[in-house]
Amino acid sequence: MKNISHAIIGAVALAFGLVASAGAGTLEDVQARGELNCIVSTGLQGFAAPNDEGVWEGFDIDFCRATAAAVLGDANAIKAVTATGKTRFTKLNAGEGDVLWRNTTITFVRDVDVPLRFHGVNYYDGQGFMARKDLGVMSAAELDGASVCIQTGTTTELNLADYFRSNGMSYEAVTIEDNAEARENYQAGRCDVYTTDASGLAATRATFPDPDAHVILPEIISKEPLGPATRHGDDQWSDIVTWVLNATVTAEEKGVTSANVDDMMGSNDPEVLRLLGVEGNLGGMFGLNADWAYQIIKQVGNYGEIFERNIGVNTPIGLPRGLNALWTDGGLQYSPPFR
Ligand SMILES: N[C@@H](CCC(=O)N[C@@H](CS)C(=O)NCC(=O)O)C(=O)O
Repeated sequence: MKNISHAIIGAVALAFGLVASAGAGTLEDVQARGELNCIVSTGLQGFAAPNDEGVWEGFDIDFCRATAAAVLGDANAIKAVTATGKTRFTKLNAGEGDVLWRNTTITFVRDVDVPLRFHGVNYYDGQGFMARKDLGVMSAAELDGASVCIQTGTTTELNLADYFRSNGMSYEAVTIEDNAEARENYQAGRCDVYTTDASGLAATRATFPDPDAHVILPEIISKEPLGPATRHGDDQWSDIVTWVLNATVTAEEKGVTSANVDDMMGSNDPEVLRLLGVEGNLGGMFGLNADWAYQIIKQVGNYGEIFERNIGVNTPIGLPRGLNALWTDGGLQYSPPFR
């Protein structure tokens, strides 16, 4: 009896092992499919939203494109799989996407318990509040008793509760599922304030007919390190996503841009030559072509180009680099070395 049950357990374990290894080869799956499935938001201007032609654009979309350039050699070979705050992790872990590029905050519980693999920070953010100017509120400290539009399944929801509790204030939550619903409710006056990541507030305000009628309050009540995530169990794929992000940051630090990357193939900086695959074959170490990072930079650009094009000071979103400046400029963006 004991032997039989052991045999059954062994067979089940073997079957699970096979399933796990069959599902582990995300790189092979993506290459066989010829398309990268990125889980992105349902629509957040500047980060991930369809343009007038229905083509998805934005900061997170560009990182999805960068990943596709690295693994498929084609930044356009992407599919945007939309997810709300609540559905994103379930969708990722159910295999509906290969990677999550969706203004997602790294937290202990998400990393360890959901579980997810995180790969660094593509945007250092923090939670803020937006209110109509005519409300006359100048500070979050004046929000006692306010009604607050808040998206479910987010860190925003948890921080809001912490902030009001620790300041001895109360609020009435108006819960919403996605950013479109938040915009609608806030604009219709169903809540006094809208709270989310400060980048999300700027992005949302930029879509209003009268952005100047709204003020973003000075308080930032949390740390929101936003970054990509993948499933547990596929180290090769996790390494790829980590180094796609690092490649964009190193490229900026080294002055390699989409415009000069061909000239940079003749650089006299050995790290640039390793990054671009002219010397050595870093790409081969995780199953990619030697030119994987060249393709990212040529087709999508370096970190600074991605930032400025989508959300920078010359876009309607108008975000300064702030904490997202390179470490060499006093910011936090810092890539480990390419060697
Ligand atoms: N960073 C926070 C919040 C992320 C979040 O979902 N933000 C909202 C408001 S900016 C959003 O992106 N909405 C887009 C959507 O609904 O799809 C988190 O990871 O929980």
